[in-house]
Amino acid sequence: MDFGTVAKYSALHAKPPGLSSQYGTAGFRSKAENLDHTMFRMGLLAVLRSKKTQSTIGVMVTASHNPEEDNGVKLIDPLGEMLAPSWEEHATCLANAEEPELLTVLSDICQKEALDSQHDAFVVIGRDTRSSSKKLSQSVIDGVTALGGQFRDYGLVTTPQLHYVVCCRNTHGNYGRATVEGYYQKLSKAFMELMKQAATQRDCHVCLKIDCANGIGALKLKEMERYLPGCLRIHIFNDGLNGKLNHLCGADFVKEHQKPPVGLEMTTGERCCSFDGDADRIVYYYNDAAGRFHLLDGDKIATLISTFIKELLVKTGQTLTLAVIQTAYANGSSTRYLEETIKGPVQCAKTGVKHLHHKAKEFDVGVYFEANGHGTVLFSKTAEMKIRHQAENEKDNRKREAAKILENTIDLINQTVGDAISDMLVIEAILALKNLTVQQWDAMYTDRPNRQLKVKVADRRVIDTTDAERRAVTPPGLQEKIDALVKKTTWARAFVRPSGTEDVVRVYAEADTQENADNLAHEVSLAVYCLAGGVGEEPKPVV
Ligand code: 16G
Ligand code: MG
Repeated sequence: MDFGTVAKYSALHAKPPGLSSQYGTAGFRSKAENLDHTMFRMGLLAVLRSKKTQSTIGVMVTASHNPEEDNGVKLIDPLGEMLAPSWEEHATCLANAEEPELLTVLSDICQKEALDSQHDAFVVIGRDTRSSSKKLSQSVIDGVTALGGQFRDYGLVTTPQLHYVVCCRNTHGNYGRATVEGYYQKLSKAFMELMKQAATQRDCHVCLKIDCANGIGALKLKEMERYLPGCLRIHIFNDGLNGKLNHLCGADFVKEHQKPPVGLEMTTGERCCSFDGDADRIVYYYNDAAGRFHLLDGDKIATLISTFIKELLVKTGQTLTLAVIQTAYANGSSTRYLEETIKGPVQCAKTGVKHLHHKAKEFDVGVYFEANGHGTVLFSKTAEMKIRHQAENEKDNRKREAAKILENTIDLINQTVGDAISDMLVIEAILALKNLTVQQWDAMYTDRPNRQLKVKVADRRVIDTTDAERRAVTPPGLQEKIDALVKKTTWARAFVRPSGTEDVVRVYAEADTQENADNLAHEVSLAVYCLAGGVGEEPKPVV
């Protein structure tokens, strides 16, 4: 490794003195104009991580559902997973090193990790459609080449596509071909098989309207369309040709505002869904005959997928443990429904994909979803082997058929990370196989009314939580206050947590009625404001 070259290149991507940032739940996020040095340095770090793991590492340039003016970067570990936590610290140190300290920090990381500089390094790079992404991904490439790493630029891809590619490259093609085309082929083949299996049960011609948040999802869906069978007709909206990325559209907007995105007309009962800006989240929705909007969020998706898999496992006679992992944001009704129906563990993890993913890996089959629509299913190696073996060798027709459906589901789901395109196809296949309309799916349980609010405080780190963020340990007195408020309300639940992506404290409350949920959320916000150093105006009641 030639640190002289690094110094020379780094001068071209110099860090503005004093600027500091942190590798958070979704990597680095900031205004695009502040990110050049971070990108360059993440190129450097990806080379080190590649040498350490002797594997291909991914670098994705995106700020997901955040505004077009923002951007961000995250590293993808060898199996397509989020970067290991100990390396998040290296990332933060490297990004914050002032220019004269950069080489020292770099060699510190090499030393701590006992890196063998002789190893080759290979980095794959992808980016979303933001106007700043092209230039910023070039800065990543400069970082990679400055440290002598090799790279392949995959250009415009969804975040989950890059995760997929990383996994394929490191498993020597076992997971699929390491190209975007390979991704389309793998998913469409599995989807077509499932639709064939469904077609024996009914005529399934479905029309789905998709809001792509004016992001990368639109481009990639258009590319994928020709691989999809005629029985699924998709109509793409907010494809980025006119609208602005994530502006009044996308999964995050729809979930937060509980209303349809602009640019998508809905008639009664029509099935619609929204991706977020980098296509790793999805939510479904429809309008009922009374014109009321119904959202099917990550909890509803987790329920649909996990009950489907559970039924198939029962049919095959396999004794594999199925678990569902949620976060504190999961609607209480969904948790109750799951506990009653899947008859396996329903667990709660801290917010952030890495936490859910990690927990889901502990089981034969782990379904994880955040309420915001990010999630997937993980099958252990053993589970996958047993299912594939049964699909091939089982003599009993009914059992073999069920195993085959499971096998195709394994191939359709992107096990590396939540993936809007893959999740959408899984959902469509399940609805077809079970002969369900979106309304019937929605009727599996009724969401308990809930409300989310944010409170500004001087330093959100004064709030420390435990029990997967469901209880506050500090500041003193806050949890006692929340407990007392919850006790006053029927079917109530509430928690607070410092955001990992915004300088605010988040408040969540649910109760028997919307009014009670709103009041509870407001009162909890006041408690945060008073006990955790609120700034600005006192929180107002929800109107
Ligand atoms: C990030 C996380 C997402 C989480 C959200 C919470 C990843 C890839 N993304 O977007 O899973 O729900 O942060 O944001 O982990 P918050 O901490 O601001 O509430
Ligand atoms: Mg996203």
